[in-house]
Amino acid sequence: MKNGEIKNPDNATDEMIRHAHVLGIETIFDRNGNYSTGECKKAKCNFGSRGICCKQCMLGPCRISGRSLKGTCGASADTIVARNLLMMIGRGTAAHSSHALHVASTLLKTIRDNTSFTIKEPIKLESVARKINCSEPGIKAMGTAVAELAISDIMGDEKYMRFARSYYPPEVFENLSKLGVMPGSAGRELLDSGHETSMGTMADPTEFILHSARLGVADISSLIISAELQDVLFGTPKIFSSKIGFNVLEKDKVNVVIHGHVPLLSEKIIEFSEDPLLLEKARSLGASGINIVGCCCTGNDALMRHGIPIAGSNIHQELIIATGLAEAVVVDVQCIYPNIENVARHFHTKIISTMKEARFKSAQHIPFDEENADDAAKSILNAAIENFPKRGHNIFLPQEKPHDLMAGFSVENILGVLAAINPQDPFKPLIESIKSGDINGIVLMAGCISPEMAESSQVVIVKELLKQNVLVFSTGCAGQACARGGLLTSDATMEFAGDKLKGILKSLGDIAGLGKPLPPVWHFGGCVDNSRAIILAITLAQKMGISLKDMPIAVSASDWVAEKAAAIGTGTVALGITVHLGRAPPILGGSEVVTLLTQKSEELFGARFIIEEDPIKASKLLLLHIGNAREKLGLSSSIGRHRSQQPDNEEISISPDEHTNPQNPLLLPTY
Ligand code: BF8
Repeated sequence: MKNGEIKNPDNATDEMIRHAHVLGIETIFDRNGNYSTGECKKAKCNFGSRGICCKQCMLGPCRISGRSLKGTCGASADTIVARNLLMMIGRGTAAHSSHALHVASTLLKTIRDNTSFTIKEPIKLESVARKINCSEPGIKAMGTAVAELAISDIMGDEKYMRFARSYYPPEVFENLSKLGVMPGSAGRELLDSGHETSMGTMADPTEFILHSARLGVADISSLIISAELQDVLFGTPKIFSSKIGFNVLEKDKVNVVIHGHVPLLSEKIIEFSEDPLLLEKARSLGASGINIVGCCCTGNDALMRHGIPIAGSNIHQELIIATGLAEAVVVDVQCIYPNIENVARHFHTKIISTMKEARFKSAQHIPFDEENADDAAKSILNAAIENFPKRGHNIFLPQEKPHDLMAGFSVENILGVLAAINPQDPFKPLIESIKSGDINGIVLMAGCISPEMAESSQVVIVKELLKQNVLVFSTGCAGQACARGGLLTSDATMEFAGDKLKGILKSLGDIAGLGKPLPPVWHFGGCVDNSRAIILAITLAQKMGISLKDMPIAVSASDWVAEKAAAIGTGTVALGITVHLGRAPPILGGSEVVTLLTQKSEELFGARFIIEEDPIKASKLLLLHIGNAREKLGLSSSIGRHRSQQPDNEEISISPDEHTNPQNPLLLPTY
């Protein structure tokens, strides 16, 4: 280890890091160590971390400091911070809306018989069409109309996104419209944000934050488009038992890692991995078969629809290659760390890029477009198979076995289980449990994993919530962290859930025919599937006859990393759901912005950001939020009654005044 201290969340990762060091391979853990600990502690830019670095024009770059409280043009710290935040959220929204555009365009081309994909779930298409008020008869006309409306939501110029208008409750729509936060198309919002953030245009921090909220709502609407239309094309998720860990790579098989976010090509790779000719070819070269494993959210998607095991999350992608067992790492877009190319050079592993948005210097590029999906998938599998004999002897897997998990939850399959209890009103049993306090509330664990957390913050928080009979949903890499912590299993229900929640999960497991409890963490899939949890929350609120903002629910992104998480979080708060962040966004240099996002947003949207790094304190704040919501609804609650459950500091642990008041320049960075 060259610089700093490396912290990591589990034994298998630890072993892999040590193995990488033996081979002289640098990974995210080393680089993070360089930036944040030991001798180099100050290397992480203090100005950037607080959002007070402005690179908009050549009057700068400027930095707000004890020496200079404004940029050269006169922009205040709050203007700079809010403008930077809008650009960050814009990048996240661009990523998600581009994903949605790919999926909607694939649906349209499929309807026109220009792809080899099919409409696997016409019933879902009908349900989406009904929801967005699209009455064309017949699958072709209906599919065309739905796809065109979705494309218009990304690229068009309607007053409001149709999916946003249709999926959010009326009171949310009214509030967002009143505040000017209902988005036109995602593309239009991104164009406007580019213009507003250009030098000498928008200066008002509040307007920047309102536009950030509008982009956030556009982002979540894009997630809805992606998740719903992927269901139409590939089917809604099913509950699968599977595994997570490096050891899902198999020594005697051709290992193909599918990594990224847009699961169009990966669906085809999975399909053709069972092709008899390709399997025969693999066998002829000495392999016993083809093993597809997932990474990040393409992995999550494949898990939900096919039970494909997960090799690792964002922080593990280099270490997966360091096993020496990956014949091909096939990447689509997003969260692909550039250094995978350098790690792959130590082995026979081929990095195969497939989409024009994510190209790499030395990767083999096998271009995917919707019309040539079969050819691209076959070329990739052929390349991986032909690479198998080139595998070296330097292979390594950690001692720790993969963890069992159960995943693939969706609104539809939850409804299916509940319908067995009450066919007339399936949501009633869940609602009754929430009302009675058997389920005190629901928290969605979302977002990423960073190499910074000493142990998985998600696991610590979830265990505290479960004790208090709070049901947990999960998505993204956070869900994978929960899986590595053993929380996506029936055993976890028996070990960690409070008695009331345990009773419910046991009976739901029996009703679902599992013969064992449902896990206490319901994993919904990738980050686009945050939309499923939000749709479920909206449905429950409407059935309970209360506003979304009054529900005893919250989101935690305790270890968030990506701009996409900033976009989702901001959109979620705008919809009225409070979001915990385990690290502050780069806003602490702007006290007005901090107040807007952590306090005033409560007045605007009925929800706010809670910022708390310590997972135990964070869980107390989440429980307090749920307890308060229950109290306001007149629902009984044992949460927060005991002093030991109260957070030491009930408000955010980062005080804007303490850190960011420009009137107190001594606390601003100096250079
Ligand atoms: O969309 S959780 S690190 S992989 S951004 Fe990326 Fe974060 Fe993982 Fe999936 Ni989401």
